[in-house]
Amino acid sequence: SKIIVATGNEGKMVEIRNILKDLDIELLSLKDANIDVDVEENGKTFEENAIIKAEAICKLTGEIVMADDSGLEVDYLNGEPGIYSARYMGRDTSYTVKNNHIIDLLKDVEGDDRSCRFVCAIALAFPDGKTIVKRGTMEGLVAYEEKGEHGFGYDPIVYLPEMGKTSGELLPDVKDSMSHRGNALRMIRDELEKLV
Ligand code: ITT
Repeated sequence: SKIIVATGNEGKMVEIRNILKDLDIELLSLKDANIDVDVEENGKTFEENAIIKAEAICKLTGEIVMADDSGLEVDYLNGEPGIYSARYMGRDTSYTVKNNHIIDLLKDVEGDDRSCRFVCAIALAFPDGKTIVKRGTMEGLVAYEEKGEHGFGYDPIVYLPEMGKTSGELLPDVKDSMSHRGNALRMIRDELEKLV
């Protein structure tokens, strides 16, 4: 069977494909499916936004649709950028600028007070009206400088103490085995296996 993944974020798409590669399901990005719509994400939580995106594209296409809403929560910044992670400092601002801005905001903060986490809500919307949503997280500390060339977005500033590395330094398979996105997708695996 096939599923449309309602994302325009190439980094997410690469990871979702890799995490689900052993399932016999065809995953089509919005680009693959020639869908060019911008869904307004006006929810207040990751879950709400994932559901909004999945249900909008499901209604439009009549296909089973998966959506990913994710971001970085920094505890010292009261959870910012959170659901605004993509829009933080403006959508067109580079991640080098965003990452260094966060590092700068935490310049007087040490140790566990630098705690942060990646959050990912994955929603799966079915044409019969049923929708499921699951949340995965990955805990870390805001790094003192950007490090690592893998991944995307905020990966270079999320230091994972148990790995002794940033998320951006992890090889893709290693990140996927422990990431917020991997954890959320593993929670909906049963539903996906039913579709094969
Ligand atoms: P779609 O809505 O089209 O899926 P988007 O990039 O706008 O794409 P979000 O609103 O969910 O998606 O924003 C998520 C942002 O959080 C993303 O742009 C990254 O900056 C950040 N993010 C999420 N997961 C990440 C990860 O695994 N590594 C690094 N940054 C991540």
